[in-house]
Amino acid sequence: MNVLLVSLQKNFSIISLKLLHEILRREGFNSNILYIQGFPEDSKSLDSLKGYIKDFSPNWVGISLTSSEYKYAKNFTLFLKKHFDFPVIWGGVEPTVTPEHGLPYADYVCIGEGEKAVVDISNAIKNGERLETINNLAYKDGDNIHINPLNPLLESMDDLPYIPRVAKNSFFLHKGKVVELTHELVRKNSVLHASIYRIINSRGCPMRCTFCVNSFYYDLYPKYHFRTASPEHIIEGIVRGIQEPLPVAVISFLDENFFARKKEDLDKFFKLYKEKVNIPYIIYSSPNLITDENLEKAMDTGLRGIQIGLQSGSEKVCKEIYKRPISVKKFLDSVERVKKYGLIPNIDVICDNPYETIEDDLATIDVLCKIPKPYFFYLLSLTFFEGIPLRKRVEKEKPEILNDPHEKDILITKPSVVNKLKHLAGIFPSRIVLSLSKWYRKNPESKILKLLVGTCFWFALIFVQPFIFLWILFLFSKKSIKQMLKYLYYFIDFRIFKTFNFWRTSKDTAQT
Ligand code: B12
Ligand code: SF4
Repeated sequence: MNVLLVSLQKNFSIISLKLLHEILRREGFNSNILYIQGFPEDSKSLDSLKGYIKDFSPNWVGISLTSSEYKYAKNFTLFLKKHFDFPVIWGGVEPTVTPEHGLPYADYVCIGEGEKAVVDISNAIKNGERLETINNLAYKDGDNIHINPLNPLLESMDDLPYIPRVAKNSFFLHKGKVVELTHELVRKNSVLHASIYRIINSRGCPMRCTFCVNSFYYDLYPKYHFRTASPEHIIEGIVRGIQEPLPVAVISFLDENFFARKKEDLDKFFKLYKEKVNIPYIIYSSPNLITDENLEKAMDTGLRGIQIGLQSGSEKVCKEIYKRPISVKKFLDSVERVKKYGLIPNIDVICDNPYETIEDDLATIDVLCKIPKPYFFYLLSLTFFEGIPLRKRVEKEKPEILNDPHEKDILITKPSVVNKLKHLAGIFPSRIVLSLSKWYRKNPESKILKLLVGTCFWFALIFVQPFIFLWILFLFSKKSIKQMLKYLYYFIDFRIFKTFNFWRTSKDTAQT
């Protein structure tokens, strides 16, 4: 029984597919992963893909996708259907939130968690049974879409297999040819020489922000809740991961809210991490969980930075539009605390929200100016992903402003004066930015102001931002020049301009 799992993402970090691949292998199925990175148009690549798939001759093909890969998944599925005759099954967040988008192309889509489904699908195909009774699958039944019941949520995350950084039996469409994926190829084709080791060991987040898929999962699964692997299981995975022949400058914990774990689990984790790993790491946390208690314990274990959502400096927007019950004071306190412990905050800000007034935007600039520099920040363009409560609200209240998440790049913000001021707030002297924003409040249409902000923006981007970056790297290196030079080696990589938003970004930001 051969299963082909396909990633169309522009990176090798696709944790879901690697996990499903390991589960299938553990159950005795012959699973291969194929990284295509988009969908190629050239005949050399298409011929190589055709040849590889013909040789492997899969009994079914699974494609994992978020909204960004929808177009590629559609074209790849049409290609498969033209040349082969096996079931094609889509899974991941895109088909989970909108199975109806996938079903004109895929034979089935998997909704929600797929660990049990992939094994059931493989067994059913092996035994010549139909797939229509398999939980989590949706399929077309005439003109209707039939959605099967969902398996219960996975509770024991310790039962999941170890997810390697580069899985066995992985293949890569590289320069028009499908080749076996090696660690060396991953290193050469990843941003920062693949030195960011990404892992995730929990599911869910206690918050339910209206722009985030978590809110959707709370509706999909009536008892949706936060789940995590045990500290022992997490550490065992990392210890194996760092033995793989790839550099590790930093471990990035992609858990949506790292500190949402129980106190005992955090204590154990910090202890084991320090003993057995002791490599710099970064995490995500909502401001309300950034407490002195947590930071004190984490501080000497290697924690270097925390990604924190501000989203908007307007409390009204945070509470009423995003349903984030976190005051500006709370946010600023948490950032101050992060700085107090010598850590680097990485602030997420949502831009281009049509519900925000000029005053709301200026409030965001104000808050960003209050954060002591240096800090990282991401300006994200509000994207109305399918399934999120905010999209439903916009559909009712302002349908004309809906954007298409299949096309939109979340990292490309509008080149407006307020967005430039938000960017400047993170890298330019606050006093100057606040004067400019005061001017903007008085006369938002001023052409001279627009020119001045534009000039400052480009000047800061070219001449100031690189120094801010070096300053951050110095702090990240715990003020050791030797360590900093070591990190700098990884950072000599022009894709970094996209990664850290130095420049206007493109779809390639998915390489992060
Ligand atoms: C880790 C993560 C990343 C990582 C790795 C991404 C990856 N695909 O592995 C990185 C940092 C690279 C990343 C980047 C981005 N991300 Co991200 N990311 C996440 C996060 C926090 C967790 C995903 C994860 O690995 N979960 C653990 C795995 C095991 O679960 P899973 O992915 O849900 O997969 C399960 C099922 O879906 C199913 N399944 C999945 N694939 C398949 C395939 C088959 C065949 C089957 C049967 C089943 C199946 O089984 C799996 C196991 O149960 C999610 C939030 C979330 N809660 O999902 C956001 C999320 C996926 N990201 C999001 C976004 C927007 C992005 C970016 C565009 C943003 C940016 N900052 O640039 C980029 C681009 C991503 C890309 N497509 O290339 C959005 C996507 C929204 C959407 N509708 O598309 C999410 C949902 C966050 C949100 N805003 O709500 N991200
Ligand atoms: S805190 Fe972050 S992960 Fe949690 S619901 Fe809000 S946006 Fe999503």
